[in-house]
Amino acid sequence: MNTGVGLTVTLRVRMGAHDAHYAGELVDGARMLALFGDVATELLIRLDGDEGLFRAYEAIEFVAPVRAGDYIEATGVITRVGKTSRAMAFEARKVIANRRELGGAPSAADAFAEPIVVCRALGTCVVPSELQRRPRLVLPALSAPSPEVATLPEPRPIITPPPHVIVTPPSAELILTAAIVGAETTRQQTPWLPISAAELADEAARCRDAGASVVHLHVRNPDGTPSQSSELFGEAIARIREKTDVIVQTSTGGAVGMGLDERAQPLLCHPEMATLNCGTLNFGDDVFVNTRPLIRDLAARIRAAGSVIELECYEVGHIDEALALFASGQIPAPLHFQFVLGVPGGIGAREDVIRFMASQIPAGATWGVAAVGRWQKPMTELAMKLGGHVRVGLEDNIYLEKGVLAEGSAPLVARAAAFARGLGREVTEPSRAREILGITARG
Ligand code: KMH
Ligand code: ZN
Repeated sequence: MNTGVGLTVTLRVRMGAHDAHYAGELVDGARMLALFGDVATELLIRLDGDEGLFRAYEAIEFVAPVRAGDYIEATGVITRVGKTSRAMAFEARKVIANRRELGGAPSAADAFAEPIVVCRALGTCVVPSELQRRPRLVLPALSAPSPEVATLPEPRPIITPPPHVIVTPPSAELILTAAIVGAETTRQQTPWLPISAAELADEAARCRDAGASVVHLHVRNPDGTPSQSSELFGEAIARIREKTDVIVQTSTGGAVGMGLDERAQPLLCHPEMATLNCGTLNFGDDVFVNTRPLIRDLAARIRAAGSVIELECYEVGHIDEALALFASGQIPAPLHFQFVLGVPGGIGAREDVIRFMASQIPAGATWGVAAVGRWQKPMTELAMKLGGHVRVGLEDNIYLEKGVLAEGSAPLVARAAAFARGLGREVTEPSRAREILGITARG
């Protein structure tokens, strides 16, 4: 049953001095949850004609402080309707705040052009079948389309921008990829970097146990320098196969400066998956060269090897390049995109970037986020909330927390998996990931 999915309700409330509970006139987080409770109740009344009951929160995140004098807009949307359960996503946004300027008038306040998100949550309510009444779906005035400002007579009302899409329904499956070694990370930076085939296999198995269903693989020479040797890849893949059923995705990016034939070598091992980098970009102080002929050539070689492609996009235009390859029949569906954010010289690791990139891919395609360094945690967590898949691991980031090295990629995978489950997302097994990515279909 889908009735009511997408029904949205918004309340706007001023936080008074009586709401402030902590030093600095800070309002406690429970006040936001009380607002969400009222939003949920209105949603249930409009859907079911009953106040219902709040059963559980699956995730709560406080992202900015709320103080006395703030105007808070609390929005909720029904994301899933079961027989008696109603899953909801909530967002509280600050639209007005007191200036609190030293020497300024204590009453000075600002209305924001762009609201500031202060709290997000996912929750589930229930309305027992016998209490569900009709008529249903009396739409609230605030959910009606906003009036066209330009056509309204002066003085015009202030219309807060409508809430954007909040989050993905919590049941969506999630593919976790572990990028366990890369080409750039060194043993000098972290002693936890796997280098030999045995170390790579151990780390792949640990990551699988922690929740990864894909391992993004590079290999290294015994001295730690990057290599694309098919012998080294073959040995690493064989060792990984002995230990675990994880999907092995070999890199065709290699390291900056490598040529086409060198980069293509792992395809001789016929990996289940391989990356296709979709454009040239500055890569730190170097240039990662992916000319259009090189991309087309690698795409053809990956297909000939029978491997499924992951499209690495470090820029918005790289998505267009991938779509052009698809349109001309050079790569097959289903398309799987990896948005690699925060590479110095590439697109930044920001929420608006993820939302825009995700909006550019066609229906039926899947997308994930990999982000570099300190951006890995916040951007992958955001991707999980928005319905994307994620990649973590030492290739992109060596720290668990500021100044604390991750003891391999597995702890990063474990943390991401725990976060995903907290959101209600199901971390896939490799067998299911093979189905989603089209590996099973291709045999
Ligand atoms: N090492 C980077 C220059 C990939 O694996 O396909 C490229 C890279 C991408 O890591
Ligand atoms: Zn890589």
